[in-house]
Amino acid sequence: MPGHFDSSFHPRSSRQPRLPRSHLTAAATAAICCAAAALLVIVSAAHAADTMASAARYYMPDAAAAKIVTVVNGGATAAVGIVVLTDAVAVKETGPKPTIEHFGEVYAFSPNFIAVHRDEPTRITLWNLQPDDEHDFMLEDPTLKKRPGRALMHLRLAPLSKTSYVYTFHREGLFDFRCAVHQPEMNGQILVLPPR
Ligand SMILES: [Cu+2]
Repeated sequence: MPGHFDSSFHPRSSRQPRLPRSHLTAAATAAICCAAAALLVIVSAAHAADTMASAARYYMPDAAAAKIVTVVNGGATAAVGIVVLTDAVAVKETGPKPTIEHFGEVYAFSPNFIAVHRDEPTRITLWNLQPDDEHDFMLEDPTLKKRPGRALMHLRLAPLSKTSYVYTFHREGLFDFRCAVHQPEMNGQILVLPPR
């Protein structure tokens, strides 16, 4: 038959060991099915874990944290507004290449030091300027020893997005904030001053 190719007549086929084809096919099919089922279980488990992790990962102040800072969204009015940018200090797209090779990509909050007044609602808007990098905003508890391992709040800053909330600090003092994705370099501080 023109165009038909039968491997049994191919000279190289004769050198290959003869295996019982039907057994091989059944075994291979079973192996593939098992592998696929196992993969499905792994993927499902990973997805469930990922969903739980992302739900647990980002959070607003809980009741205890709200005694230190309250955070509200939407149409809340604020007399003061502050914009904080995510600054690409050294990234793969623009270099410098030796810096990237030595440190990896480096980011910073800009400004990384801001001052607010206690009990004065202040809108803080975080701009993620990067199209391909996720950042986050973790506001640390100055009394961290009482709440080990947990920040006051943790926000996701999606690529090319503005994340805006009105913050009212009820305690004076110095609050650290950081991006958990880019440590140890991407940090800042909020100084809460006495009321005006
Ligand atoms: Cu970051």
